[in-house]
Amino acid sequence: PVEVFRTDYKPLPHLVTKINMDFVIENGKTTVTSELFIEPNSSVEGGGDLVLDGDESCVKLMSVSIDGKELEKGKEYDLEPQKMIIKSPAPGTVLKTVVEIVPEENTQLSGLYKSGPMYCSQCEAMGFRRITYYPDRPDNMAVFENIRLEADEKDYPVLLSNGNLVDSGKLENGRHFASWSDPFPKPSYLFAAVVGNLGYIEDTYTTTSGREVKLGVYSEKENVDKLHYAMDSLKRSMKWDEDKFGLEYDLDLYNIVAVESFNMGAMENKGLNVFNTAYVLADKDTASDADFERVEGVIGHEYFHNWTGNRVTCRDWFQLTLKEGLTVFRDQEFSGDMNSNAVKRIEDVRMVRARQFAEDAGPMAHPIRPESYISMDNFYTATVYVKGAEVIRMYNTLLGTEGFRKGMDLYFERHDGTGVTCDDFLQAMADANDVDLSQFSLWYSTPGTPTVKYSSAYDASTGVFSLTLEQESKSDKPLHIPVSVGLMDKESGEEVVPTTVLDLKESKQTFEFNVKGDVVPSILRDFSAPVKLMPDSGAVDEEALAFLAAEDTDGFNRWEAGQRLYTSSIFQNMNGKESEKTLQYVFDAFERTLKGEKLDDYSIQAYALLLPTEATLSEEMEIIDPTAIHKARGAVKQKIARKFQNEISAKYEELSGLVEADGELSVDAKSIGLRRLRNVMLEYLCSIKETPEEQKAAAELAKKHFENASGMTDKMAALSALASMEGKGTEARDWALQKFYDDADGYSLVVDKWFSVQALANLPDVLDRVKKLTKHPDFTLEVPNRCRSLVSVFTMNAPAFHNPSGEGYKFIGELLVELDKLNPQVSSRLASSLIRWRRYDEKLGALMKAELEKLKAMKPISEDLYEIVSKALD
Ligand code: B3K
Ligand code: ZN
Repeated sequence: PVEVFRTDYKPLPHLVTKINMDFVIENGKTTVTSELFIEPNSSVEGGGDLVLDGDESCVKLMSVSIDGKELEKGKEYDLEPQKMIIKSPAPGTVLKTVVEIVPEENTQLSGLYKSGPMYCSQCEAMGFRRITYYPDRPDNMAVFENIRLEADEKDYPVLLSNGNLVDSGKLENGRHFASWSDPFPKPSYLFAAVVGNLGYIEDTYTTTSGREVKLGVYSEKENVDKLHYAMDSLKRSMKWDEDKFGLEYDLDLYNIVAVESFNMGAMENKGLNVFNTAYVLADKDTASDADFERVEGVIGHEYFHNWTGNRVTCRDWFQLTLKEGLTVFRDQEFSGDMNSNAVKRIEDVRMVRARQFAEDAGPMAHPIRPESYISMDNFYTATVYVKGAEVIRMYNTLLGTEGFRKGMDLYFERHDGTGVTCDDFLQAMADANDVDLSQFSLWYSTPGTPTVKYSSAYDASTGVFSLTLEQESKSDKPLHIPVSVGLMDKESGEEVVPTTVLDLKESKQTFEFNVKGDVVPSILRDFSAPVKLMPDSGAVDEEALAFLAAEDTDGFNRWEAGQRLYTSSIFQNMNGKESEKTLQYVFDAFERTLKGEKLDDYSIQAYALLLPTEATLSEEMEIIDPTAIHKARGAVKQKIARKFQNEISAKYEELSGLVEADGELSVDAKSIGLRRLRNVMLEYLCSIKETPEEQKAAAELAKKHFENASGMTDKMAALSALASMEGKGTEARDWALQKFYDDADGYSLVVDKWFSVQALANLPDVLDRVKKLTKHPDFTLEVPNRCRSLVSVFTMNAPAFHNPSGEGYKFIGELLVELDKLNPQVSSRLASSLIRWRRYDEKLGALMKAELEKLKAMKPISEDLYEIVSKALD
């Protein structure tokens, strides 16, 4: 395996400026003829050979010619396993290649492959080389002028590619063709083709400047009734980008296709997005509130890429966060605006802490702009995406919304139609606002989660409150960290200093405020930087937290203060040093929140009543003890549930009335919040199940909830509670699982939920159940959604996966041997569950490491998996 380094970037001596392609699709063989129009790159001196990427394990070269004349191998061209070298092509050369590929055998789902009955493509990052020989890197932008697709008309009536349809017609022998042309030059990773027997819905959108765009959303025919939410989300995205950033869509056509077998969420191919069905299909019976929100978010994300990614793309793959961090930030803002900004922020921060902080504390830690890779596909990470989005958010915090917009405008003005770097983005932001962002640029090169320690003092004689912040990170020089702070008067609870952004630029800095009496600081409001905030003394001031949990005017930090209190209490429980005082603070905070004091949003209320997740708690421990975390968190949950059982029950009933009064299921923020809060009540109530009577009561409640469910959200909430029941709850559990499976009636996305809910169950024999489920007729490793729904989800069941016997690790290790042969992208993702072995105690660590060593010795092993396991063992 070859490691590629960021600093080795060299521009191409020759560029393909235009390409024509002809796909003749036959059963078991697709012939791809390509014409590449080659010009010297004016910014590079010296010319030299033209190097085309091509993956010989996938493409079989049939012929290569110039002006109708076959080239002579060894003399005019050379062939290597991963490239074709054309010796010193003259300017204006038109190179023609013919290759054969077999999409039917492409289990990696990169390049052209089959998903069920349809052909579809995935080219990012380096899939185009599995379709034809080409300079498969983002700095080669070409016009895809004539893309001709030909196939059997009866089996494959729909033929789609990027851009506009320019020709189509019938051919002999029941075959037909369509030709597509995309006027916008693009890198190969944005190419797409879809060929199949598809159903679709259509609509139109008129942009502010009056361009009418035809919109189409496609899926397998039986699912067309589940496409409407995606279409509505698309129109909302188009409108939002016009309103927020003045960005309009630029082609006459925008198509989205849902495919079942897909390695990730979706792909922003120009004018032809290809989506995992899980992020397109949604209706009231089959999709939960979270599913609807994800569809809206991902549809937005891919749409927003049209400007941040497609019109302005990445010069090289190390710049990935340039398009991904920025586009995630944009989709977060969009979702916040469509629903609730405060709720969205809490959800996003939970994600950063649980996933990104974990990644940054393990062997795959990397800066948002990585320095090297073996397989680029391994770097579509939480760091590049969500920490990248946090970095973009910091520009927004530092420059303000208007300043940020000015920077975006200048970025497009300067770079439209080109591939650029993160430095170019930073420069546009700096120049548009006439500020120096050179220190800020360290965020692009620093891995790991920085810490910020705080201490404060109030001088009553002068009325000066001083806040000292001290940063620590993997960077030699201090980072530029925006720390949003507000000050609350200790006596009155009033906010005396509203949110102010402090520029923390030195290792240690003191900020002074004139106040009239002592204050409680509310620090890092809205999570203004992706850092760990901690008291300098090491001991949290619980009284201050209790105060903030009740009084903070910043919704995010009020939630945060409650979470910190829960965390204290959980760790005290774990260490056998429970303090009554802490527990009382927790009870007070819970009770107040339950009553809804100072809260006007059901979702915020729900999140404030939920304990931090096990994954978040893990990041608070040097050496993670999954079993202890699970036990301690469960114990605190029990205490709360028992103490407030009556109040929770009453709240549950009250909310049930409101849900019922809400009538037909709707997915607006308020109805979602109602269901969310009611389901949190259910979760607490169902956690009381020690005695047979309690088990019976919990099972009855959950069963009733299941039967009366207003939709998938409630159904899943009930089913997750039931799935972990034993004793007197067993019967209800088995009944519900069977009923849910039968009701799914084979519909994949619901069957996926059925697998997941069982993989997450809190039962002593869950591993055996999961193993048994891998033998279920509906289970397959070949469809990533299905594989993930059971196996990847099982790795998130921390106490089961990290069972001291090591059996959980062994199960994953053995499965990876099979999976890696089929799909390296999915196998390397799954292997990430094993790589943080140094974070666990010696015994668990050794068991995880043993699995990694077995994998590393495996032959053959994919580059993707090799990179992950070898980095983990380094
Ligand atoms: N750009 C794609 C991700 C491609 C992943 C390649 N392994 C989806 C997205 O971020 O929008
Ligand atoms: Zn993206």
